Amino acid sequence: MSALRFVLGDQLTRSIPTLNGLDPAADVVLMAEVMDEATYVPHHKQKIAFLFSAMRHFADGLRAEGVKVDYVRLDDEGNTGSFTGELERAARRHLPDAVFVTEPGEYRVAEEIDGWRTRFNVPIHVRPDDRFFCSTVDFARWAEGRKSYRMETFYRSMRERTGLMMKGGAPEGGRWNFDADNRKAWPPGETPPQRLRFAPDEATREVIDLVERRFPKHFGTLDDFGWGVTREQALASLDDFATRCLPSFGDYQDAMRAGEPFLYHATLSPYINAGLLTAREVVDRAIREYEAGRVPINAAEGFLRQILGWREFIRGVYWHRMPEYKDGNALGAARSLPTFYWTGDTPMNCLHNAIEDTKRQAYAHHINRLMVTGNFALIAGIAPAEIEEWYLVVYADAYEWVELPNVHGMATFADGGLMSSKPYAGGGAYIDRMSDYCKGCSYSPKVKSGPKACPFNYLYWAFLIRNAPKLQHNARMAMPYRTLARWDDKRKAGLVAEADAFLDSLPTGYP
Ligand code: FAD
Ligand code: DLZ
Ligand code: SF4
Repeated sequence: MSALRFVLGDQLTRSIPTLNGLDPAADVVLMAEVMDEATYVPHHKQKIAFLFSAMRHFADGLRAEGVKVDYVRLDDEGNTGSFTGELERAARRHLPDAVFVTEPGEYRVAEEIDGWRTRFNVPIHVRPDDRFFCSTVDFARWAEGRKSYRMETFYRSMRERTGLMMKGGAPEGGRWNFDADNRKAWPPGETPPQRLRFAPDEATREVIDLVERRFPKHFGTLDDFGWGVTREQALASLDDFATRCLPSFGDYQDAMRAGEPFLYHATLSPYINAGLLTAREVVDRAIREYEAGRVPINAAEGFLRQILGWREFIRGVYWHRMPEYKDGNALGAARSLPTFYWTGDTPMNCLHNAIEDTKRQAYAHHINRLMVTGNFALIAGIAPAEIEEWYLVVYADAYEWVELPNVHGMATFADGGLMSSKPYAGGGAYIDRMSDYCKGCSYSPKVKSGPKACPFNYLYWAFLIRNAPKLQHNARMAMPYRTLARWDDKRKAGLVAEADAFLDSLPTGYP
């Protein structure tokens, strides 16, 4: 019996179920760089370079173990450009008795794999992805009977189920959530630690050339490429984060700073999502640091909540609600994406910084994604499909299973509150409190209307006015709607006109 084992680009984990039971004498591992995956959205150049290089190194690692790997490079003659086409060619080369693959991370690819059962004349075994704490089946069980899903409730059930940071059936430290301690602004004068970046090795340099040659018009630059591309480098990044950043991770989780994209954040999401690190080992390491007394509880619990809570919750929502999930547009948002999302060319300094960081690093931390680029898209009423595609393109960690609920649910409320109790909308005051962006901006967060006014201010109020029929009865929105109720119609109409004029003045589309 010989098996063909197809490892996809975000399944670079040695223990991936595809490889369970591998017989090095008889089996072949298939890996393929294909145009379909590189272009179904025009990914950031760094994302393609990171993944191709990581795939090549993973294949080398298997070969070093004596495993036969059939690795198809993008430029190889005859490359059909699709997973299906490459499986078909490989099946002709190796005549396997069976094909093994692990469930993919995207619905689109799951549908493609479904088609293999009728297309190919060999048994196709699709194994569940066991790299998550909560299986899709367990999430469905948890979600059953609920009209809406709340991360906090899910997270508590996961803490109880896994026993992580639990003591005698109760949460460690007596509280489930230490978030209230995690909202400090960045202290003036404090310099964040230099982060571990990796100079591209020969394989990465070769891939960088390939990406420049084949995808010259894709978003972003490769100039600052510093991602690790091997398991060893990913482990070194985890170690670096755990020892130098995790102790302060909680305190400054929400802070933003011009020219400093990383602060104390983990910058581990590309590694975890591609499989170079597992969620389990990342969480175990954080808890070990806490138990050794090197990390305070607000940091350890805050970090655990991101992975055991948010990451698992987001994935559960995606698989439970797809494919319909994508179609919702609860707030009827219909504007096109402004061109500055691609160029960074805007006088709004917060957006300029968040987008420039994104171009240079294929990274921005959570609050930049949620409260700067996401918040603007929400209050400007950008069409969900356009802003979702942007997020899928621009980050090295973006795969639809994790991007979509974060954008469609959390940032833009396009799912009508299925996973958030209120929209994450804010004016300039929030950004001013949590960053130094406003100091370098030609607008002022303190001015509410007129040419000096921070656009987030009038866009915020115009958003509330436009969406009043849908949002004014939401108990968590009561405060701003009470304020609005005190304003006369003329004032409100003036704000809406100012917001519309501003949005109408913005060029839209890919440059
Ligand atoms: P840290 O802030 O240090 O957090 C640690 C880890 O927790 C992350 O590495 C990640 O694995 C996990 N995590 C934290 N928050 C989330 C979350 N909301 N969803 C899933 N995992 C989470 N994350 C992605 O991995 N891919 C995406 O495409 C993506 N798109 C996003 C889009 C929007 C609009 C928003 C608001 C968030 C998005 N996130 C996405 C979640 C989060 O912003 C990133 O995981 C995080 O910024 C990655 O950086 P880090 O490793 O430094 O994370
Ligand atoms: C994101 C990506 C890219 C850019 N290229 C490839 C590729 O050439 N070959 C591959 O196996 N995977 C790639 N990926 C990751 C896939 O898009 C990902 O595995 C699927 O979306 C399933 O999650
Ligand atoms: Fe952003 Fe407004 Fe601050 Fe300028 S003033 S940086 S637009 S929040």
